[in-house]
Amino acid sequence: MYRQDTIAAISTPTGVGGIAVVRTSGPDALAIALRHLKADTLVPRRATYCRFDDIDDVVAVYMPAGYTGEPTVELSCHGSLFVQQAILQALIDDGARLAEAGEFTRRAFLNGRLNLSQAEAVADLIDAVTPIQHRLAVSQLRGSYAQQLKELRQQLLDLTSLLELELDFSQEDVEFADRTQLQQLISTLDAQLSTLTKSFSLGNALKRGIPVAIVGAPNAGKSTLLNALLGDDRAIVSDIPGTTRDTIEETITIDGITFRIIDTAGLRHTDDTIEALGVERSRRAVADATIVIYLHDCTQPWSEPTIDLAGKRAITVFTKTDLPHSTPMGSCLSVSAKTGEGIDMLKAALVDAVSGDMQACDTLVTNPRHYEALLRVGQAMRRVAQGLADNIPTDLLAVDLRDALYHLGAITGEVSNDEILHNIFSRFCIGK
Ligand SMILES: Nc1nc2c(ncn2[C@@H]2O[C@H](COP(=O)(O)OP(=O)(O)OP(=O)(O)O)[C@@H](O)[C@H]2O)c(=O)[nH]1
Ligand SMILES: [Mg+2]
Repeated sequence: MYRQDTIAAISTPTGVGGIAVVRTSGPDALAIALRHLKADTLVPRRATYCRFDDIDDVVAVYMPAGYTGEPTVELSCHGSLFVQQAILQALIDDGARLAEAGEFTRRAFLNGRLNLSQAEAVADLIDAVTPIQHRLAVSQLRGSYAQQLKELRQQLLDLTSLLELELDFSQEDVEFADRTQLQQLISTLDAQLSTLTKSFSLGNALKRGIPVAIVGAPNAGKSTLLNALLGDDRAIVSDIPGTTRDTIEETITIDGITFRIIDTAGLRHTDDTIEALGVERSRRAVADATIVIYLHDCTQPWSEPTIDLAGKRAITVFTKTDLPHSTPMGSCLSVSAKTGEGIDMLKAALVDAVSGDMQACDTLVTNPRHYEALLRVGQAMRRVAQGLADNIPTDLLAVDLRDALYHLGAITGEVSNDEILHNIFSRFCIGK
């Protein structure tokens, strides 16, 4: 699981830049670097400007316990591809091994520098391109719910150990573990778990982009609206009903929140096989969407959506307001995708639809692995609660508790195995 050798990699992205950083970590990091640097030694945590072989002048920093928790040397060199490669090659020729993807962070985890959910947050932080993704990653990196879960897990672990102690004294009919305390702990955990699991759909949507489906009758102006929102001629528009056959998805960022806008085929009954397939896709898009824009052409008589919008944030929007309209629009949003009138209001409405939900959650689970683990903890906890109510034997109770503990521990990494670690760290790039 943990190899004690010295690793090295280029930590900056592939390509030419002003500078690049080559990092080496492990027991021989300092010795290997010093064999190439024109310096007698490197003072810990101090920048030393010196020559690296005949390759380049570099700034070398030695940290006795760096990011990985191991002796680490970081060499900032000029960002030429040749220079970066030549320095890395020199370190490798001298005994360092090329680091695997995410190996620096993996070592940081194995050395207790980060817990597992924090290590995952490092990957999210690197991937973040919008302010929201950045905020979510930073909050996870700082610990957020992982710390709470860790504390609850510890309490549960203590109670489980007491329960298991009872098993050793099973002849004597004693109770070490206070059943009321256990019950209380279970309900505290249960409440936290359900808040966390509920937050996942929003957290995940925020991270990946909130899916917004535009639906409505053929010719309502859906594709024109998509184009207006994007400010780009993305989808084909025509006055022939049934123009859009397939769903079209494009991403926009409004006030730092990413939305995935999905244009769909107009909803109607049709004998055209291909169009029918498109309508089926529209239904699926609605099922997967967080927000549904029900678009109505204001020159046409009002018609109710023919699609089930239960559980969705539905926004009714009247369009083509540049034309004389026949439907009273009430307080609904109205736009002209043609002139752009009302588009800003619609964008504001999209942001409003999510920011309310965001404020309601103090913590957001964004990681599918955590979500799955939380669901499993919940299932195990319900079995424990039921078991307590049914007065089942202590050893059976202990089995379900162990199961809950396992999944809780998997989130922060108190329990981990090679497979979990591999799945997590292979997502990283080499050099991180
Ligand atoms: N005047 C006016 N015409 C519009 C507006 N929006 C769309 N149209 C016209 O309405 C017709 C249909 O527009 P589309 O965007 O193709 O409609 P759609 O809902 O995507 O239609 P399907 O893909 O067939 O379901 C086109 O001729 C557009 O130019 C608008 O705001 N004002
Ligand atoms: Mg269309």
